[in-house]
Amino acid sequence: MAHRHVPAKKVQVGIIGAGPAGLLLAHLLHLAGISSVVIEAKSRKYVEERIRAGVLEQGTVDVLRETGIGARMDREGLLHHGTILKFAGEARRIDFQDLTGQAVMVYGQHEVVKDLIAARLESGGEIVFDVSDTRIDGIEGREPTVSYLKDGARHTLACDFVAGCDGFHGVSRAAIPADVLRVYERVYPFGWLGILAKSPPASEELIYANHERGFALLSMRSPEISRLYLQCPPDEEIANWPDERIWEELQVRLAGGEGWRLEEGPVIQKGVTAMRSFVAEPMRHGRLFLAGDAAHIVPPTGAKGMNLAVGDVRVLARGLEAFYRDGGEDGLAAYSDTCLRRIWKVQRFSWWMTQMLHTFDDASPFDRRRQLAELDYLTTSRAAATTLAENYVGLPMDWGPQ
Ligand code: RFL
Ligand code: PHB
Repeated sequence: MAHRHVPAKKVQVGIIGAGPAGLLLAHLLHLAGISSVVIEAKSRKYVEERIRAGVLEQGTVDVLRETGIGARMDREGLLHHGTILKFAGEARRIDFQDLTGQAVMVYGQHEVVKDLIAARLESGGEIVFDVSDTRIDGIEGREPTVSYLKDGARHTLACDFVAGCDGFHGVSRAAIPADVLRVYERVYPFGWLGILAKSPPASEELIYANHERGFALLSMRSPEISRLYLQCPPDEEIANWPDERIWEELQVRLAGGEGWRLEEGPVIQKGVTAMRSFVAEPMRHGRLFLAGDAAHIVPPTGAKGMNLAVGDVRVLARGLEAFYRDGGEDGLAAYSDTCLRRIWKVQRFSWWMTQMLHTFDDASPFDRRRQLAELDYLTTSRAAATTLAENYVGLPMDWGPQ
């Protein structure tokens, strides 16, 4: 079908994807006086209601506060100074505050997304929702373009740079030639069945449970809403899990001492997520920069995905700022390496948490005893507990030999 072509619009940075990466990048660029347009395949309502991550690292909290979008998070978010590990019938606490002097904030990703969209629109920013057939051209030259269909017409953004913030299933990564891109991947033999329930969380802090029937996690979105997960087969049919079965299994896997029970309530939402570790390198080709899930995926056990996206766009925004200030390209040239140094450490942490807390069908009795010994060590040695705590609250962006 031939589409009407709207004359190209000039913008400094074309941003593909209105997830946390794309929206925060647009916000940071705006504060630096750099123009951008964000395009998004889904509707505003869809992205604002998409339930995903829930834990913000200290560094993520700091960025939101410092850039003027932390007010609602500070009012409604839940500050957590530690977390509980359950295994072999015991509950043991890791005290982030004591071990690192830092904490994390439990505040839904969709709330961050709402706050970012509101801030962008309030300051006159442009976010185009419901686009289709996104195309990226000319990234090896100086004038790349992003084009898309909207309301029956093809629109084009003539950009200086393109930010591919379109998640794991987006089109940006594929715009990098296959002989340039290197992919590292590990797929896990299980997924997470996640529910959102109208019931007060049975614990003030998150509970990560290693149980012989499989991993379980108790998290929350507010004092009235629980977020709970169960390890399940990666291709599990949600139809196999009526609400009663989910609660029964959660009660068993998260079981505590005498009299402690999860408070059950209506299930508002449920879904299954497959789990993988994935990194694409390099994260830049010509004038295209990948950020967030477009470049990497972590299994959710370390609560790191959204925080990595925030880390990437901070580095990218700084590089673009330097470029527009004095033409310097060092920051942009270092973008991929700077991000990847942190990403690989976070990949390691997410993999480590995953292998320690889940059950594996091919695990030997030796593997099982080793897992339990690791959890025992982790919760009795201050040195070991500190390695978990400092990763969980978040490694600094520029960590490495100085
Ligand atoms: P997103 O959020 O996927 O946003 C990408 C956006 O791009 C749009 N898009 C396109 N737009 C235009 N044209 C196209 N061709 C497009 N193709 C795609 C999409 O519609 C979408 O709106 O990626 P971003 O911004 O990189 O953010 C990454 C995070 O969303 C992700 O890492 C986290 O949600 C991962 N994650 C967690 N991260 C944490 O930091 N802490 C957690 O506690 C945590 N828990 C989780 C999680 C992810 C989960 N799921 C469902 C995968 C728990 C779960 C269950
Ligand atoms: C969540 O609240 O959705 C959540 C919390 C911790 C994780 C993963 C997800 O590790």
